Amino acid sequence: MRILFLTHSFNSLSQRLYLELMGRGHEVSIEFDISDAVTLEAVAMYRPDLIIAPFLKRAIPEEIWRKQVCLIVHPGIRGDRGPSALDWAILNGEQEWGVTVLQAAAEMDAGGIWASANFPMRAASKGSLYRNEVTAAAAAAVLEAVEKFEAGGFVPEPLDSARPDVRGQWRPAMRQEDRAIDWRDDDASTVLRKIRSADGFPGVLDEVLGEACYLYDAHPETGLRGAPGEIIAHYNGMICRATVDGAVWIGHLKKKQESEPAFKLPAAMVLGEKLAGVAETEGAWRDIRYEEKNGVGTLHFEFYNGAMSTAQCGRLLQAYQEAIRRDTKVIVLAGGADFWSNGLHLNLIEAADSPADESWCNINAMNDLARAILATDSHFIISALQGNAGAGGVFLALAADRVVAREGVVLNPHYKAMGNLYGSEYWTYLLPRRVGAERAGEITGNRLPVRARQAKELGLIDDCFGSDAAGFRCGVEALAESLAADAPALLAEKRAERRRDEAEKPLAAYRAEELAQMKRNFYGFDPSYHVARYNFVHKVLHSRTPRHLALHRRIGGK
Ligand code: THG
Repeated sequence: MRILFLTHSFNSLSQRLYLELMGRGHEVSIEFDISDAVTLEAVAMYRPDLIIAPFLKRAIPEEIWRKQVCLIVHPGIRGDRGPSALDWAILNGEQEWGVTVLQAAAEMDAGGIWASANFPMRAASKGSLYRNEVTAAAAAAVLEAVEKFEAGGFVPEPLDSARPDVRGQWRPAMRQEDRAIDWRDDDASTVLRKIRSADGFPGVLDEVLGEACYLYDAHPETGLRGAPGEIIAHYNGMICRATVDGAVWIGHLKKKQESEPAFKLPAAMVLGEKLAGVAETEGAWRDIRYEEKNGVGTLHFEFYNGAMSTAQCGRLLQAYQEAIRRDTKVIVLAGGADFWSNGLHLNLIEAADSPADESWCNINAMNDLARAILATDSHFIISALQGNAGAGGVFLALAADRVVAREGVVLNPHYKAMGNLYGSEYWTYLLPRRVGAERAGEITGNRLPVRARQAKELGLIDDCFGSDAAGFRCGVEALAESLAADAPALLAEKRAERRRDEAEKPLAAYRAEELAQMKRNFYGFDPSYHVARYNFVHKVLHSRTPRHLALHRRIGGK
């Protein structure tokens, strides 16, 4: 079938649905929600069999849904309606939540139900639930609905709140008052729920050391204590704030200000001098964590949004070097639960006095990390992608000896979308080595996401398994332990291969060539990278759909 996506943006959920549908032989074209006129034009140009709205905030015009079926992906259980579905589910402490695929009608989210899928809730941020549970449930429910549509004759179930399996209800857009924190009264779990219900967007508005800002990236603290509301510590850019019964760490803040536009930054950076009197103390929550079991070392790095700053790369490199001094044979690079890595920390670069200089430092820090992984001959290294990876994050993963991903992971192995960035992280060595020169050009050139199974077929990664996080972790553990048993032979082979490759062309040469290109991106006459980064960091609304996504707008259909 020809399926048109009407969506606010090509976010992780729409990427996953796009790949699932394309993988089943459908053709999917995409139009961003620019205006009703543009939407109508897209429908007229593409003449789709079916319209799907994976992530749409505004109403589909009546002229469209009257004439043909439009399926809305709603991140709520059957009967739930409104623009803040997940926010309410988190704030209200729902134990079970779900995704409903419903037909667009005049009344928002009140059309007939085509499919739904539920999941148990997890103590996590809205963004994390969205990228994991919601995305998996949406994929299942959308595929079910599409099959029903294709088969024909299906009559969607009219919304009937009297039915016992329709527990949901209309809920309005959540306001800041609904989740405002009362530090003299709220316990740590309440504070966490409130912040998580608004994380990634819009954040909970609060006041920190006299500064009005939105809070993000909250984690429990088990040891540190203080007067409720007091900032009692800072560490690695995060701040720790006491509650009535304990404390929470807050990693990121966004200043509320009308004048210059603000974006999320590490909390300590936003507060600056105001933190002068606050103790630097390490607490229970840390972004980089090492654990060891049955002769396998695992390095977790849970960086907000998968962005890796110069400092974070440095700390991860240090943790890595400590890990490979241990008496183990296999290291698993586990990344974080939501992202493995998305490469450069664009927000910090945007905030720097010289974004070009900070870009340069950051890419070199990424490269130092990649080089350390590539140069390791004492250990066999596994990149285990529990979550998505993009740009430099994908190529950093390829520096390992074995790359595996959870089924459902979406990779964006390209840099070009960020203002024609050339990229580094030794990708000119790592990518052709895995997929050949021709495919390497296609993968980096077409700027499209690939899902784990497809990445395996392309040779980009070695394997994918595990339908959920727990299943994947089990699989990785078994793989790591079996590789540890074969370590001597594997390491001998690895050393020989690295020697051969180094003799043919030194790693330093790949790096120098890539960085020469990057220097042009950062310091050259063409400002495309700086413009694209500004638009990304400031979430500038799209003014049109990129042509590689909008098939219907390609001249000659190409
Ligand atoms: N029918 C039609 N179009 C749709 C939907 C539909 N488009 C997508 C939409 N469902 C997704 N669901 C909602 C439900 C409610 C609101 C928005 C999307 C809503 N919006 C407020 C408004 O427009 O005033 C603003 C909310 C806010 O402040 O964030 O209430 O079923 N045809």
